[in-house]
Amino acid sequence: MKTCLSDFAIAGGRPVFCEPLLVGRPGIPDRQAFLRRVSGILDSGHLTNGGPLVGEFEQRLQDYLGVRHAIAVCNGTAALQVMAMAAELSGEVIVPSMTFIATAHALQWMGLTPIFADIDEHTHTLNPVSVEQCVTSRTSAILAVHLWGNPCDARSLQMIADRHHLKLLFDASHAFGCRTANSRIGNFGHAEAFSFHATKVMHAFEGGAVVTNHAEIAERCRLMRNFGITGLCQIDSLGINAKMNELSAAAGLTSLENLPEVIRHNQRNLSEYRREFQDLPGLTITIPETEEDRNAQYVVARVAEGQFGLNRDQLLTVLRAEGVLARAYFVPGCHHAPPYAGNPKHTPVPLPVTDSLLHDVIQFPSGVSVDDSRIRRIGALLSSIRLHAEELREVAGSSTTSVPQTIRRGAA
Ligand code: T4K
Repeated sequence: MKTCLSDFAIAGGRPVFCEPLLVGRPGIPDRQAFLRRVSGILDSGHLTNGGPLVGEFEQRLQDYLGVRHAIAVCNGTAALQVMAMAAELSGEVIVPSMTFIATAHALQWMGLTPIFADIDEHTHTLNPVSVEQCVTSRTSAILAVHLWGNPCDARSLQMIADRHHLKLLFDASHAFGCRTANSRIGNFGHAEAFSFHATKVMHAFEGGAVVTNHAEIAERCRLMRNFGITGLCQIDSLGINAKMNELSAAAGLTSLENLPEVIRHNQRNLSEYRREFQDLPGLTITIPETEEDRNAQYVVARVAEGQFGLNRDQLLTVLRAEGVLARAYFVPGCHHAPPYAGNPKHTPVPLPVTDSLLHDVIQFPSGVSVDDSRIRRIGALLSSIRLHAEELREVAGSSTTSVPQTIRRGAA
């Protein structure tokens, strides 16, 4: 327990955690199982270009998600791009701004125009009313994001898409292993894209997949991830190199086997955080209490400055000095980042909920390297911080808008 200002690391005291706790520290899959697969790759000499492990990984993804087609690719950004190309998008695509910059950049890079709509205050996913306000004659699609693993309001979005003859696609990078009452994420809209980046709940070091129940989209994705090549001397369409290699498939298969255990661990962590935060006015977990439906990878809270005594950025500064490397995803927000900032065509409607969340939201470390006892120490630390908020505010600075580079990069 820290009892005076000088006990806090930001004021020269000892940090609570000498080994920092990270948001997104990769889980290391079962080493022996992974190495056996790697050894098989080396023996076979089949390293990439449609190898057997990629095929097996795709089959396992289909089985797990209950979806007809899974097309593995080299990363989540490539999944978004191959999906957008296969769905024949053009012109404007409606997306949220509160997402990893890849959601918008993937489209812009392809000559499409991301149009930012506002999000729902509770789920942090696209608000259908705001989406409908963004539809123009140039709109070809809605690309919604299941942020933090919270399922989008797919039913309302589908109704808008149907009404305006738009494609409905999802960036499901945060939502592997999440489900709604009726179905697993991966089964909505025309297609969904996953990231299997090392920081994700299920990972392939780097990797991604497009999943869909539409045979035509699946076929185009398969073609396009391999330059549009269909035979030894035959090219049937435009394409690119978005193939997953065998090493990534080996990691993905092993990680998928470990997934139920990782999700159970994350769910326990989230419940423990909830317990710690219930007596902490000014800090509220925003993930709805339906843990069994979620992968619980992200522990997301809102900081109410008036009640907690520090604003989000000040709290981040104090926590990070203590070795709790919390994050402020997704500051600055796509619409405040180049090349979208200052170009009104990307923001035809106001984004008050997005801007308010970008200001208040914080993510706490979780994953298998974080356990109950560490979360209790974080809880005790937060109580001390709140008690000493007034003095800490002076030391942590008064910035409410800028997030230091080290925080955005998550440097340990
Ligand atoms: N759409 C959405 C909604 C996404 O969230 C993402 C990716 C994408 C699309 C695109 O998918 P990819 O093309 O990336 O597959 C990370 C990831 O780079 C990114 O994949 C992810 N979203 C995003 C939310 O987070 P950072 O900036 O947080 O990563 P970084 O380097 O700060 O790492 C996080 C922590 O983990 C650090 O404290 C260091 C530690 N770390 C990280 C890596 C990679 C390790 O200890 N070992 C490692 O190998 O971006």
